[in-house]
Amino acid sequence: MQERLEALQAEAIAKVEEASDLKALQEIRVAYLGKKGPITEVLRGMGKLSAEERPKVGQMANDVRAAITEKLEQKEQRLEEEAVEQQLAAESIDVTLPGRPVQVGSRHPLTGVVEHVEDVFMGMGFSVAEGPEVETDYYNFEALNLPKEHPARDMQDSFYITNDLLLRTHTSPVQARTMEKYEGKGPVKIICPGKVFRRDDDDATHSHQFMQIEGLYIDENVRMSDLKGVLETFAKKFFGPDQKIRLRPSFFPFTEPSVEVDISCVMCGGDGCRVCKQSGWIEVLGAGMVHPRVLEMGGFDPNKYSGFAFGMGVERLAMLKYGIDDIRHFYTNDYRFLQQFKRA
Ligand code: FA5
Repeated sequence: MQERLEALQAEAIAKVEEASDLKALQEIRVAYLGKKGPITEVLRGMGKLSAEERPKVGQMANDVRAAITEKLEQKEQRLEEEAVEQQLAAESIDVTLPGRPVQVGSRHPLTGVVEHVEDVFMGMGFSVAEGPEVETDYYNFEALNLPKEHPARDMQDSFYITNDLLLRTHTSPVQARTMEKYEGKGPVKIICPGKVFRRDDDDATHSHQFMQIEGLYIDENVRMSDLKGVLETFAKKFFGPDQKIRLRPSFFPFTEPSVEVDISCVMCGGDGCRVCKQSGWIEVLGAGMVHPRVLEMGGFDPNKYSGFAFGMGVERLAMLKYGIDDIRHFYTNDYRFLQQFKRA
Protein backbone atom coordinates (compact mmCIF):
# COMPACT_ATOMS: atom_id res chain seq x y z
CA MET A 1 0.00 0.00 0.00
CA GLN A 2 2.79 2.34 0.93
CA GLU A 3 4.52 1.72 -2.37
CA ARG A 4 1.35 2.36 -4.30
CA LEU A 5 0.82 5.67 -2.51
CA GLU A 6 4.43 6.73 -3.05
CA ALA A 7 4.19 5.83 -6.72
CA LEU A 8 0.95 7.87 -7.00
CA GLN A 9 2.61 10.84 -5.34
CA ALA A 10 5.62 10.70 -7.64
CA GLU A 11 3.42 10.30 -10.71
CA ALA A 12 1.10 13.20 -9.77
CA ILE A 13 3.99 15.51 -8.94
CA ALA A 14 5.74 14.73 -12.23
CA LYS A 15 2.53 15.57 -14.11
CA VAL A 16 2.11 18.81 -12.15
CA GLU A 17 5.62 19.82 -13.13
CA GLU A 18 4.94 19.12 -16.79
CA ALA A 19 1.62 20.99 -16.83
CA SER A 20 1.79 24.20 -18.80
CA ASP A 21 -1.55 25.81 -17.99
CA LEU A 22 -4.24 26.10 -15.33
CA LYS A 23 -6.60 23.82 -17.21
CA ALA A 24 -4.07 20.95 -17.14
CA LEU A 25 -3.60 21.49 -13.37
CA GLN A 26 -7.32 21.25 -12.78
CA GLU A 27 -7.44 17.98 -14.71
CA ILE A 28 -4.61 16.58 -12.54
CA ARG A 29 -6.42 17.70 -9.39
CA VAL A 30 -9.60 15.89 -10.44
CA ALA A 31 -7.72 12.80 -11.61
CA TYR A 32 -5.69 12.28 -8.40
CA LEU A 33 -7.62 13.99 -5.60
CA GLY A 34 -11.18 13.78 -6.91
CA LYS A 35 -13.92 11.51 -5.57
CA LYS A 36 -13.13 8.87 -8.13
CA GLY A 37 -9.36 9.29 -7.80
CA PRO A 38 -6.92 6.65 -6.54
CA ILE A 39 -6.31 8.27 -3.17
CA THR A 40 -10.00 8.40 -2.30
CA GLU A 41 -10.09 4.76 -3.37
CA VAL A 42 -7.30 3.92 -0.90
CA LEU A 43 -9.11 5.73 1.90
CA ARG A 44 -12.33 3.95 1.04
CA GLY A 45 -10.62 0.53 1.27
CA MET A 46 -9.29 1.25 4.74
CA GLY A 47 -12.10 -0.71 6.32
CA LYS A 48 -10.50 -3.85 5.13
CA LEU A 49 -7.22 -3.10 6.90
CA SER A 50 -6.23 -4.21 10.33
CA ALA A 51 -6.62 -1.80 13.25
CA GLU A 52 -2.90 -1.47 13.38
CA GLU A 53 -2.39 -0.63 9.74
CA ARG A 54 -5.39 1.70 9.41
CA PRO A 55 -3.96 4.85 11.08
CA LYS A 56 -0.65 4.43 9.34
CA VAL A 57 -2.20 4.12 5.88
CA GLY A 58 -4.65 6.89 6.72
CA GLN A 59 -1.81 9.13 7.77
CA MET A 60 0.18 8.24 4.66
CA ALA A 61 -2.76 8.86 2.31
CA ASN A 62 -3.35 12.25 3.92
CA ASP A 63 0.33 13.13 3.58
CA VAL A 64 0.30 12.17 -0.10
CA ARG A 65 -2.87 14.24 -0.66
CA ALA A 66 -1.28 17.21 1.15
CA ALA A 67 1.94 16.89 -0.84
CA ILE A 68 0.10 16.78 -4.18
CA THR A 69 -2.18 19.68 -3.14
CA GLU A 70 0.80 21.78 -2.10
CA LYS A 71 2.58 21.11 -5.37
CA LEU A 72 -0.58 21.95 -7.32
CA GLU A 73 -0.96 25.23 -5.47
CA GLN A 74 2.67 26.19 -5.98
CA LYS A 75 2.46 25.48 -9.68
CA GLU A 76 -0.87 27.29 -9.94
CA GLN A 77 0.64 30.38 -8.35
CA ARG A 78 3.66 30.24 -10.64
CA LEU A 79 1.50 29.96 -13.77
CA GLU A 80 -0.67 32.85 -12.63
CA GLU A 81 2.40 35.01 -12.02
CA GLU A 82 3.80 34.12 -15.41
CA ALA A 83 0.50 35.04 -17.08
CA VAL A 84 0.51 38.45 -15.36
CA GLU A 85 4.14 39.03 -16.37
CA GLN A 86 3.40 38.13 -19.98
CA GLN A 87 0.40 40.44 -20.03
CA LEU A 88 2.43 43.30 -18.53
CA ALA A 89 5.22 42.77 -21.05
CA ALA A 90 2.73 42.77 -23.93
CA GLU A 91 0.95 45.88 -22.72
CA SER A 92 3.94 47.89 -21.58
CA ILE A 93 4.32 51.40 -23.01
CA ASP A 94 7.65 53.07 -23.59
CA VAL A 95 6.86 56.53 -22.29
CA THR A 96 10.16 57.84 -23.65
CA LEU A 97 9.13 57.20 -27.30
CA PRO A 98 8.26 60.38 -29.23
CA GLY A 99 4.52 60.73 -29.98
CA ARG A 100 3.14 59.97 -33.42
CA PRO A 101 1.92 63.24 -34.97
CA VAL A 102 -1.80 63.22 -35.74
CA GLN A 103 -2.41 64.11 -39.40
CA VAL A 104 -4.78 67.06 -39.29
CA GLY A 105 -6.31 68.37 -42.48
CA SER A 106 -6.65 72.06 -43.11
CA ARG A 107 -8.76 74.43 -45.11
CA HIS A 108 -7.73 75.05 -48.70
CA PRO A 109 -6.02 78.47 -49.01
CA LEU A 110 -8.81 79.68 -51.35
CA THR A 111 -11.45 78.71 -48.77
CA GLY A 112 -9.44 80.58 -46.14
CA VAL A 113 -9.30 83.70 -48.34
CA VAL A 114 -13.06 83.55 -49.08
CA GLU A 115 -13.81 83.27 -45.35
CA HIS A 116 -11.50 86.19 -44.57
CA VAL A 117 -13.14 88.37 -47.24
CA GLU A 118 -16.60 87.37 -45.94
CA ASP A 119 -15.58 88.37 -42.41
CA VAL A 120 -14.39 91.79 -43.54
CA PHE A 121 -17.55 92.54 -45.53
CA MET A 122 -19.91 91.17 -42.89
CA GLY A 123 -18.18 93.61 -40.54
CA MET A 124 -19.40 96.37 -42.91
CA GLY A 125 -22.99 95.11 -42.89
CA PHE A 126 -22.97 92.91 -46.02
CA SER A 127 -24.62 89.48 -46.02
CA VAL A 128 -23.54 86.47 -48.09
CA ALA A 129 -25.66 85.39 -51.08
CA GLU A 130 -25.35 82.41 -53.43
CA GLY A 131 -26.15 81.68 -57.06
CA PRO A 132 -25.98 78.71 -59.45
CA GLU A 133 -22.80 77.80 -61.34
CA VAL A 134 -24.84 76.61 -64.33
CA GLU A 135 -26.53 79.81 -65.45
CA THR A 136 -28.89 81.01 -68.15
CA ASP A 137 -27.78 83.37 -70.91
CA TYR A 138 -30.29 85.86 -69.51
CA TYR A 139 -28.74 86.23 -66.03
CA ASN A 140 -25.11 85.83 -67.13
CA PHE A 141 -25.37 88.38 -69.96
CA GLU A 142 -28.71 89.95 -70.90
CA ALA A 143 -29.81 91.14 -67.47
CA LEU A 144 -26.37 92.76 -67.18
CA ASN A 145 -26.87 94.90 -70.26
CA LEU A 146 -24.98 92.47 -72.51
CA PRO A 147 -27.52 91.65 -75.24
CA LYS A 148 -26.88 88.87 -77.75
CA GLU A 149 -24.16 89.79 -80.28
CA HIS A 150 -22.76 92.48 -77.90
CA PRO A 151 -18.99 92.64 -78.57
CA ALA A 152 -18.17 92.69 -74.83
CA ARG A 153 -19.38 89.06 -74.66
CA ASP A 154 -16.17 88.08 -76.48
CA MET A 155 -14.13 88.83 -73.35
CA GLN A 156 -16.07 86.20 -71.44
CA ASP A 157 -16.52 83.20 -73.70
CA SER A 158 -17.96 80.28 -71.77
CA PHE A 159 -18.59 76.54 -71.84
CA TYR A 160 -22.10 76.14 -73.27
CA ILE A 161 -24.44 73.33 -72.25
CA THR A 162 -27.20 74.45 -74.62
CA ASN A 163 -27.60 77.72 -76.56
CA ASP A 164 -29.24 79.19 -73.52
CA LEU A 165 -27.44 77.40 -70.67
CA LEU A 166 -23.79 77.92 -69.77
CA LEU A 167 -21.25 77.75 -66.96
CA ARG A 168 -21.34 81.28 -65.52
CA THR A 169 -18.38 83.43 -66.56
CA HIS A 170 -18.54 85.72 -63.52
CA THR A 171 -20.46 86.07 -60.27
CA SER A 172 -22.30 89.14 -61.62
CA PRO A 173 -25.49 87.17 -62.52
CA VAL A 174 -26.08 87.00 -58.75
CA GLN A 175 -26.56 90.80 -58.92
CA ALA A 176 -29.54 90.32 -61.24
CA ARG A 177 -30.94 87.39 -59.24
CA THR A 178 -30.62 89.29 -55.95
CA MET A 179 -32.31 92.42 -57.35
CA GLU A 180 -35.29 90.29 -58.45
CA LYS A 181 -35.55 88.84 -54.95
CA TYR A 182 -35.67 92.28 -53.32
CA GLU A 183 -38.56 93.29 -55.64
CA GLY A 184 -37.40 96.87 -56.15
CA LYS A 185 -36.94 97.65 -52.45
CA GLY A 186 -33.53 98.67 -51.07
CA PRO A 187 -31.24 98.56 -49.33
CA VAL A 188 -29.47 95.58 -50.90
CA LYS A 189 -26.06 94.84 -49.42
CA ILE A 190 -24.61 91.47 -50.40
CA ILE A 191 -21.43 89.73 -51.40
CA CYS A 192 -21.38 86.44 -53.29
CA PRO A 193 -18.37 84.17 -53.52
CA GLY A 194 -18.31 81.31 -56.03
CA LYS A 195 -16.73 79.41 -58.88
CA VAL A 196 -16.74 80.84 -62.40
CA PHE A 197 -15.62 79.44 -65.76
CA ARG A 198 -14.13 80.94 -68.92
CA ARG A 199 -12.60 79.77 -72.14
CA ASP A 200 -9.31 81.40 -71.13
CA ASP A 201 -5.94 79.82 -71.86
CA ASP A 202 -4.33 78.68 -68.62
CA ASP A 203 -1.10 80.44 -67.61
CA ALA A 204 0.54 81.66 -64.39
CA THR A 205 -2.27 84.14 -63.65
CA HIS A 206 -5.22 82.73 -65.64
CA SER A 207 -7.27 79.59 -65.25
CA HIS A 208 -10.35 78.28 -67.10
CA GLN A 209 -11.98 77.83 -63.70
CA PHE A 210 -11.41 80.32 -60.89
CA MET A 211 -13.27 82.07 -58.09
CA GLN A 212 -14.77 85.52 -57.77
CA ILE A 213 -16.46 87.45 -55.01
CA GLU A 214 -19.20 89.74 -56.20
CA GLY A 215 -20.36 92.74 -54.18
CA LEU A 216 -23.58 94.72 -54.61
CA TYR A 217 -24.85 97.70 -52.63
CA ILE A 218 -28.08 99.42 -53.69
CA ASP A 219 -29.75 102.15 -51.68
CA GLU A 220 -30.80 105.76 -52.00
CA ASN A 221 -27.85 108.10 -52.55
CA VAL A 222 -25.11 105.48 -52.93
CA ARG A 223 -22.14 107.27 -54.49
CA MET A 224 -18.80 106.46 -56.09
CA SER A 225 -17.08 107.68 -52.90
CA ASP A 226 -18.94 104.92 -50.98
CA LEU A 227 -17.47 102.37 -53.36
CA LYS A 228 -13.99 103.78 -52.87
CA GLY A 229 -14.36 103.87 -49.07
CA VAL A 230 -15.64 100.29 -48.87
CA LEU A 231 -12.85 98.95 -51.10
CA GLU A 232 -10.18 100.93 -49.23
CA THR A 233 -11.43 99.56 -45.90
CA PHE A 234 -11.42 96.06 -47.37
CA ALA A 235 -7.84 96.40 -48.69
CA LYS A 236 -6.53 97.64 -45.32
CA LYS A 237 -8.32 94.89 -43.37
CA PHE A 238 -7.31 92.14 -45.77
CA PHE A 239 -3.72 93.11 -46.63
CA GLY A 240 -2.69 95.45 -43.81
CA PRO A 241 -3.13 99.05 -42.63
CA ASP A 242 -0.58 100.53 -45.07
CA GLN A 243 -2.41 99.24 -48.12
CA LYS A 244 -3.43 101.83 -50.73
CA ILE A 245 -5.88 101.44 -53.62
CA ARG A 246 -6.15 103.16 -57.00
CA LEU A 247 -9.18 103.44 -59.29
CA ARG A 248 -8.57 103.46 -63.06
CA PRO A 249 -11.28 104.17 -65.65
CA SER A 250 -12.51 101.05 -67.40
CA PHE A 251 -15.53 99.58 -69.15
CA PHE A 252 -18.15 97.04 -68.13
CA PRO A 253 -21.58 97.12 -69.82
CA PHE A 254 -23.30 96.67 -66.42
CA THR A 255 -21.63 99.60 -64.62
CA GLU A 256 -21.32 103.29 -65.49
CA PRO A 257 -18.84 104.69 -64.72
CA SER A 258 -16.64 101.59 -64.51
CA VAL A 259 -13.23 101.17 -62.91
CA GLU A 260 -10.46 98.64 -62.50
CA VAL A 261 -9.16 98.68 -58.95
CA ASP A 262 -5.45 98.25 -58.25
CA ILE A 263 -3.82 97.77 -54.88
CA SER A 264 -0.29 98.93 -54.11
CA CYS A 265 2.06 96.01 -54.76
CA VAL A 266 2.22 93.77 -51.73
CA MET A 267 5.62 92.37 -52.76
CA CYS A 268 7.55 95.65 -53.02
CA GLY A 269 5.31 98.04 -51.08
CA GLY A 270 4.77 100.13 -54.23
CA ASP A 271 8.42 100.71 -55.20
CA GLY A 272 8.19 98.58 -58.37
CA CYS A 273 9.23 94.96 -58.86
CA ARG A 274 8.93 91.99 -61.23
CA VAL A 275 5.48 91.01 -59.93
CA CYS A 276 3.90 94.46 -60.47
CA LYS A 277 5.90 94.92 -63.70
CA GLN A 278 7.70 97.91 -62.08
CA SER A 279 4.43 99.87 -61.81
CA GLY A 280 3.96 99.55 -58.03
CA TRP A 281 0.29 98.54 -58.55
CA ILE A 282 -1.58 95.25 -59.13
CA GLU A 283 -5.13 94.87 -60.52
CA VAL A 284 -7.43 92.81 -58.30
CA LEU A 285 -10.97 93.67 -59.28
CA GLY A 286 -13.46 95.34 -61.57
CA ALA A 287 -16.13 97.66 -60.21
CA GLY A 288 -18.43 100.60 -60.91
CA MET A 289 -21.78 102.26 -60.31
CA VAL A 290 -24.63 99.91 -61.30
CA HIS A 291 -25.87 100.92 -64.77
CA PRO A 292 -29.39 102.47 -64.64
CA ARG A 293 -30.58 99.94 -67.23
CA VAL A 294 -29.39 97.06 -65.03
CA LEU A 295 -31.24 98.57 -62.04
CA GLU A 296 -34.34 98.88 -64.18
CA MET A 297 -34.14 95.30 -65.49
CA GLY A 298 -33.73 94.15 -61.88
CA GLY A 299 -36.93 95.98 -60.88
CA PHE A 300 -35.32 99.00 -59.15
CA ASP A 301 -36.26 102.60 -59.99
CA PRO A 302 -33.01 104.27 -61.14
CA ASN A 303 -34.43 107.67 -60.25
CA LYS A 304 -34.76 106.63 -56.63
CA TYR A 305 -31.95 104.12 -56.20
CA SER A 306 -28.30 104.03 -57.07
CA GLY A 307 -25.69 101.44 -56.27
CA PHE A 308 -22.21 100.10 -56.75
CA ALA A 309 -20.95 96.64 -57.65
CA PHE A 310 -17.58 94.94 -57.80
CA GLY A 311 -16.14 91.56 -58.71
CA MET A 312 -12.78 90.42 -57.35
CA GLY A 313 -10.66 87.42 -58.28
CA VAL A 314 -10.10 85.21 -55.23
CA GLU A 315 -6.96 83.53 -56.63
CA ARG A 316 -5.38 86.92 -57.31
CA LEU A 317 -6.06 88.01 -53.73
CA ALA A 318 -4.57 84.77 -52.40
CA MET A 319 -1.52 85.02 -54.68
CA LEU A 320 -0.81 88.53 -53.44
CA LYS A 321 -1.45 87.77 -49.80
CA TYR A 322 0.82 84.72 -49.71
CA GLY A 323 3.33 85.58 -52.46
CA ILE A 324 2.29 82.68 -54.74
CA ASP A 325 3.71 83.00 -58.26
CA ASP A 326 1.52 80.54 -60.18
CA ILE A 327 -2.28 80.19 -60.02
CA ARG A 328 -2.05 76.47 -60.92
CA HIS A 329 -0.65 75.64 -57.48
CA PHE A 330 -4.19 76.07 -56.11
CA TYR A 331 -5.60 73.21 -58.17
CA THR A 332 -2.88 70.56 -58.34
CA ASN A 333 -3.25 69.54 -54.67
CA ASP A 334 0.47 69.19 -54.06
CA TYR A 335 0.71 68.21 -50.39
CA ARG A 336 3.90 70.29 -49.92
CA PHE A 337 2.06 73.38 -51.14
CA LEU A 338 -1.14 72.81 -49.13
CA GLN A 339 0.72 72.03 -45.91
CA GLN A 340 2.08 75.56 -45.77
CA PHE A 341 -1.42 76.89 -45.13
CA LYS A 342 -2.14 74.84 -42.01
CA ARG A 343 -2.22 77.94 -39.85
CA ALA A 344 -3.17 80.45 -42.52
C1 FA5 B 1 -15.65 90.71 -64.30
O1 FA5 B 1 -15.71 89.49 -64.28
C2 FA5 B 1 -16.78 91.58 -63.83
N1 FA5 B 1 -17.95 90.77 -63.65
C3 FA5 B 1 -16.38 92.28 -62.56
C4 FA5 B 1 -17.33 93.35 -62.16
C5 FA5 B 1 -18.32 93.08 -61.24
C6 FA5 B 1 -17.24 94.65 -62.72
C7 FA5 B 1 -19.25 94.07 -60.87
C8 FA5 B 1 -18.13 95.65 -62.35
C9 FA5 B 1 -19.11 95.34 -61.44
P1 FA5 B 1 -13.13 90.75 -65.04
O2 FA5 B 1 -13.30 89.93 -66.24
O3 FA5 B 1 -12.16 91.86 -65.10
O4 FA5 B 1 -14.52 91.39 -64.57
O5 FA5 B 1 -12.75 89.78 -63.82
C10 FA5 B 1 -12.66 90.24 -62.49
C11 FA5 B 1 -11.45 89.64 -61.80
O6 FA5 B 1 -11.46 88.21 -61.93
C12 FA5 B 1 -10.12 90.05 -62.39
O7 FA5 B 1 -9.70 91.30 -61.86
C13 FA5 B 1 -9.22 88.93 -61.97
O8 FA5 B 1 -8.82 89.12 -60.61
C14 FA5 B 1 -10.13 87.72 -62.02
N2 FA5 B 1 -9.98 86.94 -63.26
C15 FA5 B 1 -10.48 87.20 -64.48
N3 FA5 B 1 -10.16 86.22 -65.37
C16 FA5 B 1 -9.44 85.31 -64.69
C17 FA5 B 1 -8.84 84.03 -65.01
N4 FA5 B 1 -8.93 83.50 -66.23
N5 FA5 B 1 -8.17 83.38 -64.05
C18 FA5 B 1 -8.09 83.88 -62.80
N6 FA5 B 1 -8.64 85.05 -62.42
C19 FA5 B 1 -9.32 85.76 -63.34
